[in-house]
Amino acid sequence: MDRQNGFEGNKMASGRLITFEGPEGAGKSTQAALLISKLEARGIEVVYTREPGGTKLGEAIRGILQYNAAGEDPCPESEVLLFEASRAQLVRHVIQPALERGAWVLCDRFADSTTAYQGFGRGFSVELMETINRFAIGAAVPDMTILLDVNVSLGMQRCAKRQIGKKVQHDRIESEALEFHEKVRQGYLDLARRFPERFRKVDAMRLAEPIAEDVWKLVSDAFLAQG
Ligand code: Z5A
Repeated sequence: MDRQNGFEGNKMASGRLITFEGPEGAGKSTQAALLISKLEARGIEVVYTREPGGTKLGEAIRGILQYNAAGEDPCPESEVLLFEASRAQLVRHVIQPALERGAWVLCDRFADSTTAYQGFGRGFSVELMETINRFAIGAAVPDMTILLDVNVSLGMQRCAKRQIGKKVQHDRIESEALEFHEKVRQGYLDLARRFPERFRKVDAMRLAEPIAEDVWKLVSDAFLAQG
């Protein structure tokens, strides 16, 4: 296994896989959208997707995981396997084909979410989560993972503000205790320290625009500098 990356597998595709990670309310979707417009302006084909979801199977699993669409809570072990099933499908049906034709894939959460939430948050073995992740992702190894770091209370405030006036309830995982979300944040910071080649930590407790500038610099320096 490549110790710097955290995943094994040979990358054969010519596209780029960039994943956005972080606690809820970190601004992952916002930053992905801003990065997409900059990449597309340079003529790059970008595929945006999210986890859990991104395929018909994945979106059905999303409903089960977030809103108990099956009519009962998944047990913690089922929760891990459902996230991984959604991921395996997304990789084979969306991510791998896009990378093979040279597109850039921006993924809103990926395998590190399972390590952070089910490993650090729920308390499953981090090594076990990493092993199951490798099975699910195969060769779809992220070229860069942007960790948008936000403290838990600010992230939650942003989400609460978004919910004002909407009838959407908190999902099953959002409703976990503050302590759980704090463990998740610390877990992400731990991963960023362990895999410095792949992770780029960005302070997401600022306005969206300066964050987007930092994200653009990281991505363009890494992948567009020579052209
Ligand atoms: N999960 C898991 O447990 N295991 C796994 O393996 C995977 C996921 C893959 C998915 O939820 C849940 O599944 C998630 C982890 C778990 N649960 N939690 N917690 P989701 O996809 O529905 O939600 P999310 O991934 O947590 O995303 P989010 O809450 O929508 O946050 P975000 O994408 O990071 O933020 P955003 O949508 O860009 O912004 C949120 C709000 O803040 C919005 O109103 C923005 O306008 C505002 N915003 C964004 N940036 C800023 C700045 N810089 N300043 C001020 N306001 C801002």
